[in-house]
Amino acid sequence: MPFLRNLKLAIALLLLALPSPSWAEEAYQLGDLSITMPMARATLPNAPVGGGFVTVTNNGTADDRLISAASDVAGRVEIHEMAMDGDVMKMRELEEGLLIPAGETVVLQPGGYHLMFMKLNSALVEGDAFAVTLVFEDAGEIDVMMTVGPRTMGTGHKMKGTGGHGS
Ligand SMILES: [Cu+2]
Repeated sequence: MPFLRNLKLAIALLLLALPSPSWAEEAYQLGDLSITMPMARATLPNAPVGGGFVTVTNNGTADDRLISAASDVAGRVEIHEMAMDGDVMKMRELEEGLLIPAGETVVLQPGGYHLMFMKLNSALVEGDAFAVTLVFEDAGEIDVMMTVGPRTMGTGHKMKGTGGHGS
């Protein structure tokens, strides 16, 4: 399972690379949802797209759904998943949004669910932070600050043919 190994490595690298930055304590509360670890991955200067990640815990008794997101850094923000297409890992937009089941935690992370910043207005620079609006079906919307982490985060997130997330 090379993909899983890469993912574990990526997470390990991420934890090493970001020992105690502000996002570690950053927690947002929106109704029954708590939203933690908002971060994005640095891009190359002319990258058209970038990836963003966040952890959402639903402390309520009803399912919710992340239905859209927006940010000034990008012309459009999509919600993506990674899925196997034959033996190739590809990403795909979640047209219906991302289900956040009652009582569960959903992690957007390199190699898995992620926010995709389309038509980036400028590069995402490591150490910078920018606001992202997350819109949930029931809980409503909230602005979170995403800190930009190293470009090496999520080296398990590779795609053939599409150029990936600016990597
Ligand atoms: Cu994507």
